[in-house]
Amino acid sequence: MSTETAYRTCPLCEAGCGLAIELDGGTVTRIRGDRDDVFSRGFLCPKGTVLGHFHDDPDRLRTPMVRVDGELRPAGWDEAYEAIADGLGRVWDAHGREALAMYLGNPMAHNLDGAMFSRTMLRSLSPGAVFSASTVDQRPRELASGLLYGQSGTIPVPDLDRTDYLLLLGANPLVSNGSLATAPDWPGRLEALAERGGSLVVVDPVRTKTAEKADRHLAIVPGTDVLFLGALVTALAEHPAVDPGAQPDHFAGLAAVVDGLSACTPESVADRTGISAAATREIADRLATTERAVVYGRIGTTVTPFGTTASWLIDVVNALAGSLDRPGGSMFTTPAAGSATTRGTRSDGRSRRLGSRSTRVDGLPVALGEHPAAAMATEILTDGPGRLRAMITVGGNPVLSCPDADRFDTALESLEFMVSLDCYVNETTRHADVILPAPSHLQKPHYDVALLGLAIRNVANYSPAILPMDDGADREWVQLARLALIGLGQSWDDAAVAALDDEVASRAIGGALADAAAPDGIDRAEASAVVGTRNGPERMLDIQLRTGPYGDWFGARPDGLTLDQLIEHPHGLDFGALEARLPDAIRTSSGDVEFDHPDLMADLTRVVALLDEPTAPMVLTGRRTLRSNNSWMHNMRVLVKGKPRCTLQVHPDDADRIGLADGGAARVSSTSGTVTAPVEVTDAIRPGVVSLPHGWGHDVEGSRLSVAAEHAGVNSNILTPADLIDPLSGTSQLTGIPVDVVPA
Ligand SMILES: Nc1nc2c(c(=O)[nH]1)N[C@H]1C(S)=C(S)[C@@H](COP(=O)(O)OP(=O)(O)OC[C@H]3O[C@@H](n4cnc5c(=O)[nH]c(N)nc54)[C@H](O)[C@@H]3O)O[C@H]1N2
Ligand SMILES: Nc1nc2c(c(=O)[nH]1)N[C@H]1C(S)=C(S)[C@@H](COP(=O)(O)OP(=O)(O)OC[C@H]3O[C@@H](n4cnc5c(=O)[nH]c(N)nc54)[C@H](O)[C@@H]3O)O[C@H]1N2
Ligand code: SF4
Ligand SMILES: [Mo]
Repeated sequence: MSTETAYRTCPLCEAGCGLAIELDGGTVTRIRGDRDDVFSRGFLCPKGTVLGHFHDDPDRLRTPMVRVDGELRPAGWDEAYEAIADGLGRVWDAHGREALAMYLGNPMAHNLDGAMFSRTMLRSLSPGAVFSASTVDQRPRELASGLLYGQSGTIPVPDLDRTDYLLLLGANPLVSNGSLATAPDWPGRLEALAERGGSLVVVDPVRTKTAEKADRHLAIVPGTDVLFLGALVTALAEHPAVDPGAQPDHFAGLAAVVDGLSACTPESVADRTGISAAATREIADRLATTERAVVYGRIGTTVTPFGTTASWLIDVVNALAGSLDRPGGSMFTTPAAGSATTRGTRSDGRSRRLGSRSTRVDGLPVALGEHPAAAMATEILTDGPGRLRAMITVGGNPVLSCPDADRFDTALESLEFMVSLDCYVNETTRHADVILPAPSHLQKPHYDVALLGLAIRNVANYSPAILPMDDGADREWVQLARLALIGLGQSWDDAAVAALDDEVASRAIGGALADAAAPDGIDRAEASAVVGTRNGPERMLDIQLRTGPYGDWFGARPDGLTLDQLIEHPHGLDFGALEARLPDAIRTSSGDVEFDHPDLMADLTRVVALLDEPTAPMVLTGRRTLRSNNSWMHNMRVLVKGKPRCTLQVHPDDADRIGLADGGAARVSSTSGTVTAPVEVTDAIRPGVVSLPHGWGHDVEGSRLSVAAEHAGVNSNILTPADLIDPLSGTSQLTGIPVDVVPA
């Protein structure tokens, strides 16, 4: 082989940057940003350059691992599947299907194989409980969208490139590169906002990198965004430029929301939020009078006890400001592979209510079909009918990413059987009886079905695999398909996988042809034949692209989009800026955006009560660092070298009072546990708040992460109590956790 350059979308975070990957004889020699990428135009972050290191990492698993005599050992693929069928069979025979739990992690949610085959696996295994990273992340936003628009995937994104005023709450895109708003090169896009005379206002308890670039930074008290947003609602409603009665017909109930929030005024919330009434009024004025203004909130607004309600109020503020579904405001993507906003019609919506299901032991809410991660340890450890006794983790590391981490770690130890699909033997998978290795990201094709559905432009970009699979290895979709077949009690050989794959594709075609968007007269068998040269996720993607908003409908619209076209355009295709989507994209039973949804209105009593709740003297929040990616890029030496990043940030006033010195150590305790971390004194953090990043704590016995172990850090989720949640969505509170800090 000779030197060549391959073009690929980086799969590591939500930005989806285009990469130009130089290969020499099958070895990656260099990775740069792809200047011709239609979306990222050459931007990339330090993580994007390490995909080659990741591929070559000696600790990355190349073969399955099976536990023999108490120890995880390399094993053949057949042996691994046999062990899974045996182990699950034993648990099912003894305790029934309900004893199995699943945990789906973050990377599989935006990986093509996971996007296309996770559901098939779930349906066939029919576990008693499905957990995922969503309830330590964005579930409140999805729930709010489900209630407001009728579909949880109908999530508005800030129209970054056209706005003139961006109010950003609880997000640090200069470090995270953005979330639920897919946009490579936030730094460049925010600079462009400044250059066109626009303003950026950041609401965050910490003066983050993003806040440093802002025209204004407001250091809010953690967990009080819902009050600040409530005050913006009432201030906007009073503003002469705003008429809550003169909104589009399909915006229902805004006046009722304004009424319900009458106790929240800029003056009444100021003490509690730490944001002055004058600042709130000025922001309301700018939102009301700037033609193109938008409010965007991210994880700092969702991982609080008011995550769902805050997500709802963000949309209420955008609606009142005339920014919802308008250019430069908060808009909905029209994704090439389709989404909740493109399937079905306005008239076939249905009413959504908060779930009536709850978890067995603690009665925590089961929202959108998922059990809260906060319930995992208890559901495994508490005896009785329905106890969870086996678990499958798919691309997740919940020992580091989920609440009550110490107890959850103990809980995993007590399972009768555990399977993990992952790249490493890490803090979580070290408990597994069988691990199926994921191929490296360069060995599999990529198209981010989920995140391109939340992009700030309508773009599509497909990346074929650029390195061959290891001998005999299964791609992840095949792993998921074999698990599904085991769940169905069938043989899991290649012929059975192919038959299941055909069935999945046929169902997808049938569903698409039944959709209102489908042109008349397409024959199902002919459609199957058109995509029949492919299989697996690539065929599924081809189906979704062909039946998406720009699709060729299997030839019925000859100029329409197909996967082949994307392959011919390695730098991606750009379908243009976002366009207004309402009311067509609404799927509620009324056909309107239900701003006064009763389940949301009912939470306003809790919001008003928050006004009188005392502020805890010291609370913990989290943060991200640029060279890290949740828990799992810490085995790349180029990323973790240098000064330790897992430090406890403390304000100088607090450090003085408590007796902490920069570089010293602090003991941090919450109701769920204690950790000892190195102290970093900085005036960037609000007094009364300390911060620790999550995803660290690599010094546990049994994991095989040689580099990460040298930069272990501490597991911040030992401090996350399981009982602190958003009661609507079950999402854990990961910020504003009351803690006690003393010198170690
Ligand atoms: N305290 C606190 N906790 C948090 C957060 C916080 O802000 N504060 N953030 C939360 C958020 S937003 C999230 S999304 C979660 C993340 O929670 P998780 O998804 O549980 O954790 P990750 O660290 O993303 O773990 C990813 C795992 O997948 C593996 N992996 C990587 N790529 C692949 C792949 O392609 N296939 C397979 N099969 N495996 C793969 C990695 O080796 C790793 O074990 O953490 C949450 N936890
Ligand atoms: N480098 C890097 N990039 C990542 C990740 C990573 O681990 N590392 N993880 C990826 C994932 S899974 C996700 S979900 C995204 C998340 O992307 P973002 O939502 O941008 O996440 P963070 O960078 O954690 O920024 C959250 C901010 O909220 C602030 N905050 C905390 N509590 C509150 C509060 O009560 N109110 C307000 N207003 N602010 C608060 C924090 O100080 C922090 O600055 O990032 C993704 N990108
Ligand atoms: S910003 Fe995200 S997508 Fe872009 S190179 Fe970095 S990790 Fe990859
Ligand atoms: Mo996340």
